[in-house]
Amino acid sequence: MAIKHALVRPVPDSFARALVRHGEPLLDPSKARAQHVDYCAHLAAAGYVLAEVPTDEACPDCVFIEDAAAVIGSVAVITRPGAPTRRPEVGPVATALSHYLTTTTIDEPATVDGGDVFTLEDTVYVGRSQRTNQEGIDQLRAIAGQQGFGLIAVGVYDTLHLKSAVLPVGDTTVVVTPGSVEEEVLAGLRLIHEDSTERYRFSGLPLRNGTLLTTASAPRTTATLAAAGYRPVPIDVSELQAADGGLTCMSILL
Ligand code: CIR
Repeated sequence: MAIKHALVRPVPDSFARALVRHGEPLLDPSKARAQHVDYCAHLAAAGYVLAEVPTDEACPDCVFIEDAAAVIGSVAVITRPGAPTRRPEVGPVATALSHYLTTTTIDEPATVDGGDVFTLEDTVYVGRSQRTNQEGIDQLRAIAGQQGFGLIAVGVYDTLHLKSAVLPVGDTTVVVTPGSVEEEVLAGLRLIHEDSTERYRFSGLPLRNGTLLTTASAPRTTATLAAAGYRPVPIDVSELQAADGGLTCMSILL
């Protein structure tokens, strides 16, 4: 099997000041770090070779490495994050990615967060969100076209990123939080709805060994997936979820 790499970035102590949409939770960097170490161990156990981008105390959210880039075909698109405080994160991620892929950039006034982008088959889905604007979608559409992919923009209503509410779980199936995004444009996909008692708690990351990492905080949605034939492996990432992170956002899988 070809080598697959996973780029990850350790939790800094400054994670205590990570951006949070609602409320002011007391974020515990030690707890987040322990959960992140466990997450990395699961990636390694699934066969990924981990490559670590050094953490940066000046960037409280840098553990959420997925937002700094989006891989489309053979190109790594280095983003321009929607939150200005997160823009310094991209430099070291671009350097790391340049060892594996050709890189290109998203340029001002466009903004894109990697958490708003996923690819299924020959289509790139992009969330139009508080972090990814229309200029960002237009620039991604041009890059996707050059790579032979189409692009579908998806309105994101009341959450941070597209992947806060729409999680690819393998093949062309996605788990969707009802009422959170413009579901009509996802018509080509098979939709499984997140359990109503677990709103925004589910996150999932399909791994190369056929398992599916899921969030321990969403046991009912995870059980639905198991009954549908997936092989879920629930893990506790509660402290990272407290800072609005999910399972996709802590790695870039190559
Ligand atoms: C933020 O607000 O940017 C971070 N606290 C959370 C980013 C999570 N990223 C992701 O789900 N792709």
